[in-house]
Amino acid sequence: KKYNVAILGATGAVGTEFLKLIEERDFPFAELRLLASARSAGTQLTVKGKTYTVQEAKEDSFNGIDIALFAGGSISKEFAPIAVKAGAVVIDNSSTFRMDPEVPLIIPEINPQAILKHKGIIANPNCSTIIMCMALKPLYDLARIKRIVVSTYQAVSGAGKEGIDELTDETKAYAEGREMIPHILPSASLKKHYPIAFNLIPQIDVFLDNLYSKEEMKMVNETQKIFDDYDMRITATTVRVPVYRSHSESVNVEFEHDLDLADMRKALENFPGVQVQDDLEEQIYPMPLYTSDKDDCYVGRLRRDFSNPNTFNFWVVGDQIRKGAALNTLQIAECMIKNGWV
Ligand code: 11C
Repeated sequence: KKYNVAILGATGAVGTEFLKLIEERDFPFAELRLLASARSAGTQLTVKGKTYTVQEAKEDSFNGIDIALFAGGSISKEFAPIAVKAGAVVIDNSSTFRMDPEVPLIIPEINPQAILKHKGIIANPNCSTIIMCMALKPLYDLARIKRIVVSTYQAVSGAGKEGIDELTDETKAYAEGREMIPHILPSASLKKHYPIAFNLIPQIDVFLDNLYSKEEMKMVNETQKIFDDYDMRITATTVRVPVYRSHSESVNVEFEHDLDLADMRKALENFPGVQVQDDLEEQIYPMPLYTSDKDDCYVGRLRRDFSNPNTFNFWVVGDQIRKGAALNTLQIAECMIKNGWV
């Protein structure tokens, strides 16, 4: 069977990754409708040798569509109800619906059954959440997690195409002795911007009343929802780094009881979508330069935290545009197709 598929936000960093993955994975589409805001309408994009013109998303854009993949952003809020009303199932990358109790928040390797509770919209988690959860799940299956302390090193492509351009422009300017003039990072809507080239910015998204950033609280709240474990304590610090692609995370995890390092390693190795790169003698560990454009999340530097009982450290790196966004979304659709849920 083939499905009529619409992609909303087809021209952005996540949208273009959808198109690459649809080709790569031979996603079974009959009709493919590429949609975007008025600003990007008219752009031509090629999928499987056929050229498509991106149309402006409108009230009637989802008629006849089975699966609507939303790349994210504020446009989701307006069009998700419209697409659902037209009979499509929406898989949405924005943060709009993630914490809505009516909306399942899915990583197919972790909680596929939760998809069944959907009422038209399924949410794709935040990229840094997905990458951390992929490494946590096989370990969580060995022992309940009491507490997580995570620090992230997030690539500029998390802020979209503009983030990528900003790092390139600033790097060139710096090398040529010109002034770096940032206007996107940490976040386009903020009053102040800082260069990311040769710098680190400890702010991703806006700050909240509890002094955490929105990105940090996404990691807390979304992880608890995905694992359906609200006793799991999590604290996060999220940082933007001058890397184009792939988020890296340092994770400290305290378990309910002690674990054997060899068992943990085996569990990680056997988990679909995770690869272990951990050989200290050979200096093998995951690095964002080498994990980009790959589907899996890579785990290394696994070791016991000698400062606290039942506690371990690891380092996880994953392509946040792939597994952190477009790939996970497409895998949700593939999971529904495989199980006859769509
Ligand atoms: C970043 N994680 O790296 C963000 C981008 O909630 O889907 C994704 C925001 C989201 O800047």
